[in-house]
Amino acid sequence: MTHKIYQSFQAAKEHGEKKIVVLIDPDKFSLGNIKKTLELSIQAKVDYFFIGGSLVVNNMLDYCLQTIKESCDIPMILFPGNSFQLSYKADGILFLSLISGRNAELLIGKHVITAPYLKVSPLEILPTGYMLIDGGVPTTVSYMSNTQPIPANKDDVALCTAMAGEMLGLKMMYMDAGSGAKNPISSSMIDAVSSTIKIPLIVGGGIRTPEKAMENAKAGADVIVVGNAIEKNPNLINEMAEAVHGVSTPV
Ligand code: 1GP
Repeated sequence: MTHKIYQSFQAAKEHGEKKIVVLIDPDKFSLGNIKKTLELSIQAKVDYFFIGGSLVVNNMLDYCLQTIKESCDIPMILFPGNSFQLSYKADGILFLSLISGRNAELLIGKHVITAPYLKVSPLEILPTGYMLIDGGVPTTVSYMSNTQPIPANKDDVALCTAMAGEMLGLKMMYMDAGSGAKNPISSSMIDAVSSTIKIPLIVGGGIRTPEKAMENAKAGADVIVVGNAIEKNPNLINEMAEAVHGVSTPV
């Protein structure tokens, strides 16, 4: 297994470069809008694609990955909503442990089942602490995972959760308000978490404007994920990417 993707996340963090991720949900994938999304992502120098959704079925996943691979070299990282969402066609996988919840299956259970498959796969495994933060509306993730998100105003709970995840050896942290969240994660919570951990911090959920993307990157997010807003209006990709990349402070 290579560590290319993780090394790129780490190097970017060390050099103060911010990264933008476009989340593609194969369920909502149609050839017309994916082509436009790909074209615009290449132009805007999008850094990675996350591929996933809560209810994706496999043949669409493979088809989606194949289509992206034929068009560009942007790394494709699986962001699986469940353990069936695996495909060797991707470059890597967020191996997510839902550390904001207390559902043992999503902390370790599903991982035991998928580990032998991943061990022989060519995918780069990215061990990631996944923290669901209350985004003001019940999300598919909280319903499907049967877990409660961290309350939006409890910065200290988020901070201690991230701290524990890092101490357990997780390599990245993903704070997510859930797709389509009404309220994106507050800058104060991002700031609290990012000043405490050293591993790369991914932030997403309900980011609809370049201004919010920029604010979150300035608050300390190393990687910004945008899904819904771009699905609705792919033309936003360029402004989102510029907003995030513009926060970079090369060191
Ligand atoms: C969801 O963080 C991602 O898991 C992206 O959220 O679709 O709301 O941008 P949006």
